[in-house]
Amino acid sequence: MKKRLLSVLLCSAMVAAMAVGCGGGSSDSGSSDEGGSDSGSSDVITIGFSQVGAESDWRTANSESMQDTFSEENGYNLIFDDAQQKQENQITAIRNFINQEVDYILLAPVTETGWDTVLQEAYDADIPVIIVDRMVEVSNDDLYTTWIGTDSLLEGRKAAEWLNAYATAKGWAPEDLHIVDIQGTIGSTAQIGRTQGLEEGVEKYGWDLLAQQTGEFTQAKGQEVMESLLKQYDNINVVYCENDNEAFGAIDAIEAAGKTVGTDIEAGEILVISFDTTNAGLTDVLNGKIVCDVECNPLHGPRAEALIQALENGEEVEKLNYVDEEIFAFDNTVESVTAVNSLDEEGEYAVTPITQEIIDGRAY
Ligand code: GZL
Repeated sequence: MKKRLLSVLLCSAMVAAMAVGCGGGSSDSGSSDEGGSDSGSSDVITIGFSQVGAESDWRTANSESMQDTFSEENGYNLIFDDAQQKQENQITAIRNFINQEVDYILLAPVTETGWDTVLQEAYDADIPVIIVDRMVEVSNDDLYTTWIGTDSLLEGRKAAEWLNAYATAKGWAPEDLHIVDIQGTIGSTAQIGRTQGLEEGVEKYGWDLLAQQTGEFTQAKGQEVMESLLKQYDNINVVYCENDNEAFGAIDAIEAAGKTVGTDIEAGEILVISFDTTNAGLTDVLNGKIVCDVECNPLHGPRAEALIQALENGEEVEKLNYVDEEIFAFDNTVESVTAVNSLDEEGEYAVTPITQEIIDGRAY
């Protein structure tokens, strides 16, 4: 706020003296300045957004939500930086945002740790930082103003409770479930939470967890990891994919190996469980290729904007802002699950049998 006012005064002085307007923030290689050219005018809010990358359908939907929200027409100058899933690129981008004296820094952190130094620099520059999607682990929570995202631990627990309820309904013994976990980017909040949810289920119900390996949230890596696991184990009957794109790759690998994904392990089929509920993911649920897909909503643009507008109005905002999410399955064998969220609150969560109508009506 202070910086914008100062830049307006400077611009006005420049205009008066030189009849020249003030330019917008310079964009760096890897960044794109998506807003108006005049980031110094009094009512344009300049946002520096460091995005993880473009690794998945979820991430694409998240980026589109942010770009659609922080548009020039809506009064924003968005400097968007794609870090290609590298923390060092995010740290460089944040430093560039600081140098450009943006009004807000939005960070979608690739992993939870390693942010203290650069967030201290933003804090010292008096630039509010909003964490989006995954969480950061910092020595002082004052280094970020607020966080908006999903409860990945609850997501994992929902998936594990669905698997237990489904197997129980089918009369399958827990020790007959031979599970591989294709994990997300190691150290990311989504991986940490979803992995923990599964591991708690293994401990609680006695499932056989054969292997865990990162698929880096990508389809290519998911396929590569599944191919390798199929060579190591001949009894896999549940594949727990920590996002839809890994599931797409795993399904390709399973089918290429002459095996079948489906809903009945007694028929020799392999159950695939996933997260994100993207359009393609839910289409696979409808086709019986994914048995259960736990929602992780990427549409954080409007939510982040509401936080910024509240801050602009001098209002207090919650430190943690969790979004509500659903569970979708191929049928109604399991009608609901009980699970505990990251705030240690137990809840009952309905399971929605997927239909084409539901898919057609969703925003991503
Ligand atoms: C979830 C998000 C994860 C998605 C993946 O909060 O961080 O990253 O589940 C994405 O699809 O790559």
